[in-house]
Amino acid sequence: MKDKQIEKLIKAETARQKSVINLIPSENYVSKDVLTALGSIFDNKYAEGYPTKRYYGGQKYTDELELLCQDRARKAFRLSKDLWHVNVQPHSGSPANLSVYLGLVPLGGKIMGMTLTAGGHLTHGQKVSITGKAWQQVPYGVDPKTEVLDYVALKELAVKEKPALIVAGFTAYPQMVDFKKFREIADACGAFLMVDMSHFAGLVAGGVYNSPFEYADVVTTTTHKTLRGPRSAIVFSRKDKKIGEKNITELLDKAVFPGLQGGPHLGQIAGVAVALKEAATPAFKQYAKQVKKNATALADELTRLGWHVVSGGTNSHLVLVDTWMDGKGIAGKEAEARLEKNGIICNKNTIPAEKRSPFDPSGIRLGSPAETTRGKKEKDFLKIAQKIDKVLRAK
Ligand code: DSN
Repeated sequence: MKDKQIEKLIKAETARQKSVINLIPSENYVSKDVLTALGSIFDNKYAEGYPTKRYYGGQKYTDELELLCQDRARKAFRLSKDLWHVNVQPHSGSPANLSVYLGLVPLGGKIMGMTLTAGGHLTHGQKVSITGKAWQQVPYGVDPKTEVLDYVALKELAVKEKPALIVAGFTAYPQMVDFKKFREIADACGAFLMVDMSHFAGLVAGGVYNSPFEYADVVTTTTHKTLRGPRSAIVFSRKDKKIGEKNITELLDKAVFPGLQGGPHLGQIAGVAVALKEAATPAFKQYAKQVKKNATALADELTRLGWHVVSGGTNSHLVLVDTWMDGKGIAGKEAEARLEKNGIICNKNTIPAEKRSPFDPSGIRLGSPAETTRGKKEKDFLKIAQKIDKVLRAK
């Protein structure tokens, strides 16, 4: 590279990434092919609009690329073209979720979403996000005793509040979500069901997590977590759902462009297309299986070592550990810093019974996707759990 300053930073970050154990559940290591596509000359091109309906000339290959990416998305999640429309243009998860509300819920309307402390995302209607200012969140959490979703309570809330849209799918919920139950809840109050599968998309593609596609009207996902692609997002919507005379697919496309965004980032779309092809392979199925096995090994060993693992364990890639309330008295921020000093990267996180603040919460969030990509197995995750225990218990 001619730019030595940036070259130096890239080298330093490469060395940092190689030297640590990365347990951030929303990070991963992409293939060289994904990086090549991401940094390709597709980045030079403007392509406002959608394939065959653009606002600029020179779209022969961009149209081909975007359509191929849409097809690969359907293939990775085993979807029929007759039923599912795919928009691969959202720059990331937040605009993807925002576009769904913009397309389907009148401003000021109600969105039922999980609170941040229980494991929801900012864009599920939290007050600090535009999604909680332009719309009204009907918040829900988990059962305080079991720390898992209580579908009976959710149904009562939905019937009472009548939200226009219900969001299922979370950033810090370790257990499997029952999408059939969410469908029944949405039907009981006439709401749209949106599933944000950003965290577990790779597990759905790999066949080791419930697929939301049988039940949801709309599915959003980022592409850079368990799915192991570049930073981007996708909105899937059902072709048979309407608001009045309008198909929701049309409303959602318009919400992405021109509603929220200008030109799509075609380098990202090329990278996503590569990742989706990889996600449809038998090797990726094996990877997804191993991600779950490794997370289970981590959760079980931490439990055995006397830690309160929220919800009693995991059924995904993610493990939430209470470092404060259970008598350990280590705030999440402190736990994150102590682990980083010892070469383990994770993130501080709120837990369902949170009494502290999101800046210095009561727990840490761990996950297996990145280290599984690097070839680690259950025996390695047992050792990682033991190291976490040792570091956190050291005086
Ligand atoms: N920041 C992501 C995560 O870490 O879960 C969610 O957007």
